[in-house]
Amino acid sequence: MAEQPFKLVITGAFNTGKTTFVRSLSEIDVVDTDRATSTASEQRVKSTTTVAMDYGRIHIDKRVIQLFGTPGQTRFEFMRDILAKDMDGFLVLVDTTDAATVDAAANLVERFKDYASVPFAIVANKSDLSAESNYATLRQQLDLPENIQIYPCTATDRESVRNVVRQFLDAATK
Ligand SMILES: Nc1nc2c(ncn2[C@@H]2O[C@H](COP(=O)(O)OP(=O)(O)OP(=O)(O)O)[C@@H](O)[C@H]2O)c(=O)[nH]1
Ligand SMILES: [Mg+2]
Repeated sequence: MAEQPFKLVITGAFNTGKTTFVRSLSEIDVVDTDRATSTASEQRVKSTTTVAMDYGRIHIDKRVIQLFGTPGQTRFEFMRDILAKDMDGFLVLVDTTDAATVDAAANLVERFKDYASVPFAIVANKSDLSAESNYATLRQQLDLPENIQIYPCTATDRESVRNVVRQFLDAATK
């Protein structure tokens, strides 16, 4: 019997790169729900934001991975309950150039752990914009145990994203 698809949820604060992550990786046309940003503070950062979800799909070693990106804005957090249903694992993105995204990540780790006891990891995104290569401080800020990985990533680079997902799946399914 064919293996069940692995449902991987990609979460993180506003502007951490979730939609980019799913878009870079997906083998199918991504279903995204980006709409124009509505507040001045959002508009200063970017012109669109995810209001419901991103959906993409890839194969890794014949296994089908379904990718579900969440919105980053707290006003859409009701979508988390829906997207977290029956997930097999989750990734929490941090924007390494924006310290505020770390607090949000700590909070998201707790929320998603409450949904299900599944493997998860942190993705230190926008690594092309940051000189950081030692994530000891980030680990401390997130109060993350040693067995939880932090993967550096450049979500605009398909190979980088693919590497993260491959390593995560290897660790999650062994
Ligand atoms: N330099 C660089 N830019 C990135 C990277 N990942 C994402 N970006 C940029 O960061 C911005 C935000 O990316 P999105 O993918 O829209 O972020 P998001 O997390 O989906 O945002 P929301 O859905 O609004 O929460 C875009 O301008 C991306 O091009 C990266 O690894 N490096
Ligand atoms: Mg998005």
